[in-house]
Amino acid sequence: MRSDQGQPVRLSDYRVPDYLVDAVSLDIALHRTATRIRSTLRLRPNPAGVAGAPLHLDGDELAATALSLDGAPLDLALAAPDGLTIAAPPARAFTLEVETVVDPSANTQLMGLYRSGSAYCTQCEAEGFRRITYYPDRPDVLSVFTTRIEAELRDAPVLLGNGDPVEAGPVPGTDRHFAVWHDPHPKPCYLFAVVGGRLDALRDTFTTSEGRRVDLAVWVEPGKTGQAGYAMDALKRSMRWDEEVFGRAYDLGTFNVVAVSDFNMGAMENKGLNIFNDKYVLASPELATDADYAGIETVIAHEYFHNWTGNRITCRDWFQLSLKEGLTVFRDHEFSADQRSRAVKRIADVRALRARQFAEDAGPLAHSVRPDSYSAIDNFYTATVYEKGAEVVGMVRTLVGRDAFARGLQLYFERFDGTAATVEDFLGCFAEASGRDLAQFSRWYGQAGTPRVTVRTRRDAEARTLTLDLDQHTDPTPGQPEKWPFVIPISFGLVGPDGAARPVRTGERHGLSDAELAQGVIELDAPARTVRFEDVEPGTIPSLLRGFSAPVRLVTDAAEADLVTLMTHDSDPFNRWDAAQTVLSRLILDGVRGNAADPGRLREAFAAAVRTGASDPAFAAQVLALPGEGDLAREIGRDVDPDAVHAARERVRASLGVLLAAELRAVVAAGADAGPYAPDAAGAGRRAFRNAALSLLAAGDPALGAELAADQFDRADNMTDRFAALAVLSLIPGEAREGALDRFYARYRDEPLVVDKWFGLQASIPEGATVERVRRLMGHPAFSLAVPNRVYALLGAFGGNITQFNRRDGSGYRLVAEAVLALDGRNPQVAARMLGAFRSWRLMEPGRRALAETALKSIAAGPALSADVQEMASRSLR
Ligand code: B3K
Ligand code: ZN
Repeated sequence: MRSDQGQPVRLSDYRVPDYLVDAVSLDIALHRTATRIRSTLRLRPNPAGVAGAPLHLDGDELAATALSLDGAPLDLALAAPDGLTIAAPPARAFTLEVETVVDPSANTQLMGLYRSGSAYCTQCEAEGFRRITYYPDRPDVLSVFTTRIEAELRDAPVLLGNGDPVEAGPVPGTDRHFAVWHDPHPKPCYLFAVVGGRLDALRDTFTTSEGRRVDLAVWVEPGKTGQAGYAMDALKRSMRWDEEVFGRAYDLGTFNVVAVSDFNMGAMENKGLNIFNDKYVLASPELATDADYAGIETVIAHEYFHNWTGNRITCRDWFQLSLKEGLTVFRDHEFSADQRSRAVKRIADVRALRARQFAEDAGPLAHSVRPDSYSAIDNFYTATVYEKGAEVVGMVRTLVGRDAFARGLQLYFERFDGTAATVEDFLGCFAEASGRDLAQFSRWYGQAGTPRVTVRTRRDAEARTLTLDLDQHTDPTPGQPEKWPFVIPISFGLVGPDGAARPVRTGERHGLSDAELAQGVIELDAPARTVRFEDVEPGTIPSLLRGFSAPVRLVTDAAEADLVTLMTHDSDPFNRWDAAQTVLSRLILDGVRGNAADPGRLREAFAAAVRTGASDPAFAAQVLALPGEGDLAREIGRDVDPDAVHAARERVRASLGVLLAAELRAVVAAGADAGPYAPDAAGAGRRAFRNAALSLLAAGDPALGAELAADQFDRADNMTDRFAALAVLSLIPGEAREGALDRFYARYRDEPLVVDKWFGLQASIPEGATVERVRRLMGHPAFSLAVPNRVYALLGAFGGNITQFNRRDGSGYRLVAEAVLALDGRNPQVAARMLGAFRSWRLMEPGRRALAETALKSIAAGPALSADVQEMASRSLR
């Protein structure tokens, strides 16, 4: 029986806690099936709370085996599975001692204390601590934790906790040993962690700008420290960068990162003891791709950056989740931009935002960056809270300017250190630092949906004026039928007809304020606005939303020729890329409408883009990657036939492959890098460009593509090139493909993270046989519904396979619906996440829509659903 069938929680119901916990002392005796936890809580009434209120401690599938208050035993029956209530606790400080026993081996939800491989580990965010012991499990209760961990030496020679090690040694007269850890920084229990097991460490040290020596370790399964070097390197770079860019130094003498193979998400920022999905730690050139390396760098940085944005300053309640997540994503984006190419990083981030967040915002799961109610908070660790949340922080910077942004952030760090803060607290710092009212801006946190900004361009050659009529509109989203206008910062510039930048001169009457002119930003804060540039050369082209300055959909009336000028000449690299995407998107959508899409007229523009690959291959690779099928479907907006979208996109890919064949062949023929593989940005850019060229070439000439890809597959000395070749082969049906897939599996069968790539690739094949293939693979010995990485690799990838998930016969929907129900009893979080595949079902044509609805209803009608799946199913059906 599950205890998570709660009523929705509402932001408006927030009340301060009635009791505070000044100190927590935990004594954990690890055992595979019966781990005993003794918790000693130093409690006191909160002066700001309700005097004399009952004390309620949260629990989830718990039972108490001992319970006392100030040393006097209490009735064990006070402790129910889902909570412990003491009706009339003392009106002064008191000590509560609780003993619980949990079975880590039976914990299939992977929340609380569980076993992964040869280790014990924990996951407490959001509400997992209550599966370990009774506690006020809410982020605004901060306490100092001391943890004693004990285990059989053979079973768990390594024992790790939060903070710094205090003491360790054998337990005399037994085969057990212990370690005591103390974390001096008050924290909510969601940041608690312990790890025990057989693990090897890659060790290093770091000296902070404050002169503190920090012992660093990355813990991995025995024998795998050779794959931990890149994570360690990324960690040290992150630590230095946070000091240099944000003035944030590390605050303990120890920082441990532990990689485990069973983990519901990417990683977790537990204080001083980050626990990671091993996918974001382990890498070697033979087993990991450039994208994997970049992912490790990002996630290591993200979790490390949480030490200040999340841990030192945490969230008052879970509605404020984006306060830590949006800000920390903003910080990790900045970090990666500084480590790699800023423009390419921005393009990649926007691609991901459009694919994931815009999709969420355009469907039944739309919710605001700060939601106002939830049933299962784990359903709100979304692209909206994370990625759109990061965009909102970026807009604050654009609007107040870099200096005021830096001052506001320092103010936030100083003022709210050691507290549980809110979005209002955060915005208040920037309002104060800049003197700007951010009240209207704060709608970005409360209103869901992607605003559509429409631009109408009027040119008067004789008067030498260029007039832009801008308007914004946001479609209704569930629960929000009407939207108020947002403050939308539109970074802009002017480009002459010859492609040269045309400075926007101050002193001209544009209808822009001095601040807007100085920043190069039009602030669209009303439903509509007109801006007129004077004394502009006829044919001047506006370049709008530079750097993607706001998370909006820009609908431009720019002529194709103007877009081609922008894609070739704009000084803003993001807009060069985006202009190319718009051109391609129009071409493909034209094809969907049944017009013969002939990109012949674009040959020269794209050939020029290929030539830029000589100097900036990573950027050129992005230009050669067409808009995704999901993005195209959203452009169409309704009654989508995904097969038609796919076919039209493939036709354009094939035509470009043919048109650019000579150029692309030259890129591919330039061959592999001389010298050993290195995962740096420059090398990754060259490989991305070559592989993008190979992919496009193969679209135009499958026979040639198959031959080149097969050759690259056999000869590659790194996973990036081998897997890219396999991906090209995977799109060309036949013996060559099946043979390569078999050889790939045979070669990497002992490497689960590589087998995941193999699962994912097959689930992504846009062919009718894929549903059957996925069903077959679910029975493969390497697959298991118990391991989140396997599920995400196979079923997650299938959910993103637009043509096959949305099959006309409904078999794709049924497959995922069955999997959701099969998963739910074991791991509700993973099941609920798989249900996200249905987020765009309402975009489809009526036949598919009906089948998707039936599948969703079959989930909603499932027996004994978890709160997670129940909530996702009912929201999806809205
Ligand atoms: N804060 C964790 C996410 C926890 C998810 C709980 N369902 C990882 C991160 O965002 O850094
Ligand atoms: Zn995070």
